[in-house]
Amino acid sequence: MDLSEIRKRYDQDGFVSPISILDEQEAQKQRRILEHTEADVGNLHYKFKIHTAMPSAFEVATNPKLLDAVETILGPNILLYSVSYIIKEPHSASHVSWHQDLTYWGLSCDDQVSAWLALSPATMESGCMRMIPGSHLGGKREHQLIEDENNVLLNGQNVIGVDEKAAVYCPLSPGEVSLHHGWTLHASMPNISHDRRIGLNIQYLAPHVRQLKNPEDGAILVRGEDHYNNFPVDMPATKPNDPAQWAYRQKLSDRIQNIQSTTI
Ligand SMILES: O=C(O)CCC(=O)C(=O)O
Repeated sequence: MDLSEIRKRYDQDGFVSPISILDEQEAQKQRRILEHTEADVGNLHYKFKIHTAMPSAFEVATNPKLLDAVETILGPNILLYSVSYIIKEPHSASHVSWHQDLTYWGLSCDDQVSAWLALSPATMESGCMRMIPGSHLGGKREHQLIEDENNVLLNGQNVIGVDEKAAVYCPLSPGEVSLHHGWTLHASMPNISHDRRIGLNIQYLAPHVRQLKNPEDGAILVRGEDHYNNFPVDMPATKPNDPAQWAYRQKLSDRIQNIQSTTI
């Protein structure tokens, strides 16, 4: 897909998928690094700001092809906000309810884009993402907080009454990515396949965006220039398995978890 097509589809639908970023070997290598790291430090599902502890995650988030696609949407200046693996184990009930990301991130405006890069097959069976085309154009929808231990989302937030018939599945092969807007309604079903469903979720911002909930929340300039300095600078991981970097990530993650645990 060329860059103008990416922009056209994103504007029209609020998401675009699939875009090829890593080849099969690179995706396999990324999965291997993740799983070796898990063997050392434990499960890495939904750990925010993982790029400040794992150089491999920072490398994917700064992949030039991926940044080219993000640039067509955000423009030439790009901040990297957070990166986390979202993992559904084989035959697990883990799912994601219909929601819009921007309802709880505390950001001043919607010049933001999320990438979701597959490191294992994301299929209908394994619980790939589902999106409602055009839903980004309607702005914020009311969310209800529903307790559900199988919901991946921190607050179990749910938009009720989504027209499921309109949902489009976004299957991805390892190394492919989807991009979605922060007002796009999206969700995903449990993983009933025999493999883990592993996604790397990467969030980018334009530098004029402000964090309204906590001024200490940081980001990293990954392309272009930042004339606003609205975000303190997070430090990317420079070496694997460094306890000091893991401790640093935990501090940043606690902060972002606090931010995202309340809606505004
Ligand atoms: O991984 C999933 O199934 C959902 C991810 C999601 O909600 C997101 O990337 O915003």
